[in-house]
Amino acid sequence: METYKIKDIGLAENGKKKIAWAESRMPVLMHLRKKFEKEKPLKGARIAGCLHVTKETAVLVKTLSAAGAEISWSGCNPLSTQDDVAAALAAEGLSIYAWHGQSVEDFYWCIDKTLEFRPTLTLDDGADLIFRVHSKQPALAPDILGGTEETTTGVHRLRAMAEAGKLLYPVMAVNDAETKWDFDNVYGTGQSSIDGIVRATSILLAGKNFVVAGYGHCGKGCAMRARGMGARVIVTEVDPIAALKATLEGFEVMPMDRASKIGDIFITATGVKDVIVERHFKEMKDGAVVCNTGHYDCELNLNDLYGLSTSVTEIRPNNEACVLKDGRRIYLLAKGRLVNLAAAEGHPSEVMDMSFANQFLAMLYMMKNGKNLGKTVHTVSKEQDREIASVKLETMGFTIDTLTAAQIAYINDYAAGT
Ligand code: 9W4
Repeated sequence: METYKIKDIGLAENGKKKIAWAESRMPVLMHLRKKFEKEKPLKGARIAGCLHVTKETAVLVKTLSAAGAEISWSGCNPLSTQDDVAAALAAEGLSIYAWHGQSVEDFYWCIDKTLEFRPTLTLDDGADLIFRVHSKQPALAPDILGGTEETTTGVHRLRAMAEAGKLLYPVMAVNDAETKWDFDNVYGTGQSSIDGIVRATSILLAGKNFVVAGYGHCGKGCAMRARGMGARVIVTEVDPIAALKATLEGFEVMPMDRASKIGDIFITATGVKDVIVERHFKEMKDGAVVCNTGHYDCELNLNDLYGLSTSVTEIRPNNEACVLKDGRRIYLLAKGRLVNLAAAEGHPSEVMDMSFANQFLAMLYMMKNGKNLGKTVHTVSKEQDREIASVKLETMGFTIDTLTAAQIAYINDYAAGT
């Protein structure tokens, strides 16, 4: 009996090439694979995973498998599966249920298939798998030692569940590890958003007025990288502390009502809706480019933009020319969806390396300690965070200093005055 359902097993060769490329860029996970493939600390574990089926995820799956785990996998978004990667995993004998463009019913069917082998650990991105266990198959929970969660949104939902006393097993908030969120938001989103803009437009960034709405971690990453390409970066904010940080970083800060008149490229990274609306579109220069890298696709009000347009034409992949009544053109990228995912390839493998190394070590931790943990949301230990940062540095060829015993004693001596 086949233990997978994917688009086409014939795509496996291409998928293997993509995975090999990711492996060459993910030294921390590869280090962990080498370290644990003999000892097999996950022997006996049955891991059900629900995580975007990408080349980077494949490196995680293969590493979990090398460490002895049995695997059953589904994608966590009907649109994010790379069918060739899914095929390569299936061709290696791994149990995978995912294909690009699946329906919502198929999406849950795939999750349910991964639950058939009665997992002892679960791995989530968005908490759909954990919710499925809790809502449809709570009888599986007593055999589950623990789970992990990759994203902010998922962790948020799980904390709410834990507070209501509804969580049936312990979960590790991988998202909250510093080597995860502080790197993928700033460096991952920063580079891949610029990459998406360039792929969709082939525009020169140097000398352009580049408007970043929101100076959280993602906004900061975009602003930094746009500046690195020679753009003149303008930041809009609602929070005075974030705005102050942006000014001290050397960016110009102003309200969107003013930025809308001078911007050449606009990117939203706020997490709230209606950041750019009709009155802004009406003021924009001919040729302005607008896009979003925030979590939702409502940061640009598309009803307003389309409502103002006399014609909308896709002039390149992920690039629509919206012509306004007076003939001005506004170019909308990726229909306002996340430009770094829709027009580029998301976070580079080097960044995912740290997120997924956290996933791997969290799985080992849950296998060992899950039984003794409270049924709440736990955070990754500082030691794990530091270990991942150390290995990453080492693989990049950097070494750092260590404190001497005298320095440690000095730090810890509260009596040592000034
Ligand atoms: N990918 C995604 C989602 C929707 C979507 C219709 C064509 C997130 C994190 C990682 O959400 C993800 N819709 C698309 S493309 C697309 C892609 N459309 C809409 O028109 C295009 C997603 C994590 N990650 C990386 O960032 C890098 N490797 C990873 O595993 C992956 C995917």
